Amino acid sequence: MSVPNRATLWGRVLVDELAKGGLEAVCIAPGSRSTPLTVAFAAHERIDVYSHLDERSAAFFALGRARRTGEPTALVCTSGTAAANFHPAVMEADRARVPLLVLTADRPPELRDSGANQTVDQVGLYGDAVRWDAELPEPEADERKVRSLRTTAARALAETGGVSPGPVHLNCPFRKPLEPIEVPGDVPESFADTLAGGGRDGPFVTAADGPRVPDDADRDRLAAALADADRPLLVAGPADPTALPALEPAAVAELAERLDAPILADPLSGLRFGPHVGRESADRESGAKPAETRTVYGGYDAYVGELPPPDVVLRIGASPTSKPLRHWLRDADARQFLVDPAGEWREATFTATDLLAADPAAVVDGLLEALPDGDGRPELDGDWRERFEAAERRHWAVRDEALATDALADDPFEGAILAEAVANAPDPTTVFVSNSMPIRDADRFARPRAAELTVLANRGASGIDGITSTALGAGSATDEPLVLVTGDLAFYHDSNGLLALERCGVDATIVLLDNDGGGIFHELPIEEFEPPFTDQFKTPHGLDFSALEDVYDLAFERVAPADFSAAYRRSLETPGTQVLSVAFDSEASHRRRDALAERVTEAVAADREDGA
Ligand SMILES: Cc1ncc(C[n+]2csc(CCOP(=O)(O)OP(=O)(O)O)c2C)c(N)n1
Ligand SMILES: [Mg+2]
Repeated sequence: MSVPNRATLWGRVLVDELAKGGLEAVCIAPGSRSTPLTVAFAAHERIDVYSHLDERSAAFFALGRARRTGEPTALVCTSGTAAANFHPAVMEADRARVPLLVLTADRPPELRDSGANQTVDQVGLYGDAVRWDAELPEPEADERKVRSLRTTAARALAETGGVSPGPVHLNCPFRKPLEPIEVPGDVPESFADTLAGGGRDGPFVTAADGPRVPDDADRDRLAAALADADRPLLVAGPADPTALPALEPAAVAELAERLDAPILADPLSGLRFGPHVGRESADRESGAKPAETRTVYGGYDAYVGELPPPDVVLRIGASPTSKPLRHWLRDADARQFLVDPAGEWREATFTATDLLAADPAAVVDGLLEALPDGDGRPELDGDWRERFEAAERRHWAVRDEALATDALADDPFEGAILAEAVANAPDPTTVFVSNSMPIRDADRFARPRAAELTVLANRGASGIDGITSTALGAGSATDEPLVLVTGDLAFYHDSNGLLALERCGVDATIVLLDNDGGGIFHELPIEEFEPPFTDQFKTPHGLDFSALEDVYDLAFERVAPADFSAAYRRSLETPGTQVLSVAFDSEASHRRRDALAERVTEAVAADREDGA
């Protein structure tokens, strides 16, 4: 196949190499300078192309897709400010370890700093938010340069993965003509072979960067500490997207059983939901012996402060969402093993005593080998795990009462919606939860379930700027139902992202918790300072989101809190996208959260007195 010109050659070789390296999807925003990349991606048979109009939304969509799959998604944009609009998602991908490959088109080097149109300094644009960045050589039909291009493409993909996945940036300068226009003599016929793969089957370079396995001494040190513990505890924080597929929840549950240790599972840990959780709670409360493990706990935010501290803690994942949990661990004076595949120190209370740079899945497997099965274990301190079991039961009983329809009609609160959205999500479902109160309410009120729920959020940099797009990107990667629970400011911020519903063929149930502003600020001392609290922090806007129905491919419905359950089920059975907008008074919701937490705390404290 002849190649019309060098820019086209570059685009084709780069895309060919990325496809051979396993790239499956790209998000492209329109522009001229990126033409050689766009034309090559659009023509490639094995890469799914998602077209976006807004680069900020495009990047978050790519982030969401990569987060859901654990595989890199590529991004393409033209030169200039388009590239800067990728930056928020690149930051999130960095902090949350999501593999992203960012391809920014650029003018040739001599036009930089020359007053040329739409030309900014794009080299190193994302600073240290990227795992690696490079500028491609200028296109030329030269054998060595083409080998360099293939090697760079292979390396860029490899650098998005490994022990610390994240974003990689390739800046790609192109000269005109950018379109596949015939330029006689530009690319000799002999380059057909180069295009076919440079004479190699598969990727030009195969890079291997397998999981880190702890050595025997480290494993035995950890196993001995856990085996000798009186009050052992497993804490699972938000999981890295590429770690999720590797970690076997059943293996973690088995480890917890052997140690008789509770697992405190963040909603984003990949461990709060799934078949390993065992029977649903109704069976638990009947007192019947469960068929499977009972070790996964999710209500701890309300009660950990009332329980004795652990003495040995095994921590996997990022820092947990729950502040009471983080503080309880901080004050525990325990031996805390932090297991991190990248060997990073992700623990901002600075109380970890041991950092183990190893893959959590490998550590769990190693511990299962090293620790005896069941009977060999010495007696634990009193009724350590039973105390968690009882506190957990208290928590959900109080919550269930608050969720009863009458109670909701009298005293609605936002947490009830999160509880419902998770409790009644079909098995399986991908649930994306916005920052601010939705993730905190998911942490407190989303009960562990045996269903396969993949609960995701943007907790790397915790922005509210790309929530809808990230959710829809995650939805694009799965046939499961997609549920997004979002606050109104986050929904407003990324309303451009709604265009992906139609352009990218994604359906969702979008639960909009509309408390007319940033409800979270009521939790902060600034609430007392009026002004500027309302105008500058809470920022009520009075926006009527129903107007979005006329712009985007969705149905908008206002739902009373007490009717949410029925509307939610209906939406999940209806094709297309429905926005279920539930109005709340954020102040009243906070009072309700506080009152519920107080009731759980009091009940657990009373149990402690009784048991003492
Ligand atoms: C891009 C970005 N800007 C600002 C913030 C600060 N911030 C955190 S929560 C929040 C309010 C969010 O409001 P909403 O989405 O309605 O959720 P609610 O607080 O009402 O639960 C703001 C402005 C942020 N996290 N990210
Ligand atoms: Mg709000």
